[in-house]
Amino acid sequence: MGKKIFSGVQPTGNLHLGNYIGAIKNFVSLQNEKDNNCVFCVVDLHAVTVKQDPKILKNSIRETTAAFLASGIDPDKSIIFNQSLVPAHSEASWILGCIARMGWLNRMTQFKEKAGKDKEKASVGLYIYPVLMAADILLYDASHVPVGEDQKQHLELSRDIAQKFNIDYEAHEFFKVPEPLIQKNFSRIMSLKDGMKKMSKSDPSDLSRINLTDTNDEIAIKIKKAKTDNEILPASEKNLKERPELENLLGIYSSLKNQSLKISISEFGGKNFSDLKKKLTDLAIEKISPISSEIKKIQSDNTYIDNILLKGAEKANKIAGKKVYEMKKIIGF
Ligand code: AQP
Repeated sequence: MGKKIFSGVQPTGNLHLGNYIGAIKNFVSLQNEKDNNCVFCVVDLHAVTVKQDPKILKNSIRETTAAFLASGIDPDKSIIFNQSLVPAHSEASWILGCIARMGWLNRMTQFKEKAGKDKEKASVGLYIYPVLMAADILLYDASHVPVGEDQKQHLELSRDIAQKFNIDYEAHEFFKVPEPLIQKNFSRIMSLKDGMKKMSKSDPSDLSRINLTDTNDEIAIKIKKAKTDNEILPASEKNLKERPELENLLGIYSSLKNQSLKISISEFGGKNFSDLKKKLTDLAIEKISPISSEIKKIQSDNTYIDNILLKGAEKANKIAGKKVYEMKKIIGF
C-alpha cells in the first residue's frame, strides 16, 4: 500500500537550498513513488504568525507554488493548494488547541528561537503554530510527513495531539498517528556564514543562503564568500564535526550530486577549499539554474498559478471538510 503524504512550506519569501534539499526535493521523489497520495500545501496561515506585508505575501504564495511546480511537483499527481483557501485547517486548529497542553507547547524550541528574548511580544499565533501544523497533517490522515530535521519536534507534538484526541474522545484510530520522514543525511542545511546556524529565509544576510531564484552570478559569489577555515580538506570523516562550515559545504555538494559524504570526502581529501568551492559552484548552478528559470517562467502567468491553487483547494476541501465534520460530530457539536 502507498503512503499518504502531507507537507507544507511557508510563503515567507527567499525559498532556499535548505528548503529544497531538506523538503521539496523529497516531495518530488515521494510523489513519483507508486501508489503514494501526496498533498503539498503553501502554508500561508503559518506565515502570518509574524507580520507580513499583504502585497509581498500574495506574491510569495505564488512564488512558493511556482517553486513547487518548477521542482517537479505535478498538480495532476499531487494536490497543491494554499492553506487559507481551506477553512477546515483553522477550525480543526481551534479544536486541537483545546487538546494540546501548555506544557507541551512550552517545550517547543522553535518558538523559543523565533520569539527570541522578548517573548512577551511574540504573537499568540507563533506560540500555537505547532497546533495548526498538527491540524494540517491530521486532516488528511497523513501516514508520513517529509520535513527537515528542524520540524521533528513539531511532528512529535502532532503525534501526541492525535493520540490524546483519540483517547479523550474514545475515537479509536480516528486520527492516524503520522510518521516523520526525515532523511538520514543532509537533513539540516546550515547558513553559509555560520555552520552552527540553519540556513533560513529570515536570516537578514542574503549571503547566508542560496535562494532558488538566485542568478548564476549570485550563486557563484555566495559560495565564494561562504565562511571557511584555512586547513586543507581531510581524507576521512574524522574531525569533520569540528569544522561545521566544511561539513555543510560537503553535505550540500553530496546531496546535490546524490552521493554519500564518504565519496565526496574521497573526492576532495588533501585538496584546498577553493577546489571544493569551484566544483560546488558548477554543481549548484547546474541544479538550481533550471529551477530558477522555470520559477520565473511560471511566475509570469499569475492566472495559471491561481487556477492550480483553486483546483487543489477544491480537492483539499473535500478531504479536510469531511474530516473536520467527523471531528465535530465526535466532540458533540
Ligand atoms: N536549513 C534547512 N535545512 C533543511 N531543511 C530545512 N527546512 C527549512 N530550513 C531548512 C525545511 O523546509 C521545509 C519548509 O520550511 P518552512 O518554510 O515551512 O519553515 P522553516 O522551517 O521555518 O524554514 P526557514 O527557511 O527557516 O524559514 P524562516 O526563516 O521563516 O523560519 C520544512 O520541512 C523545513 O524542515
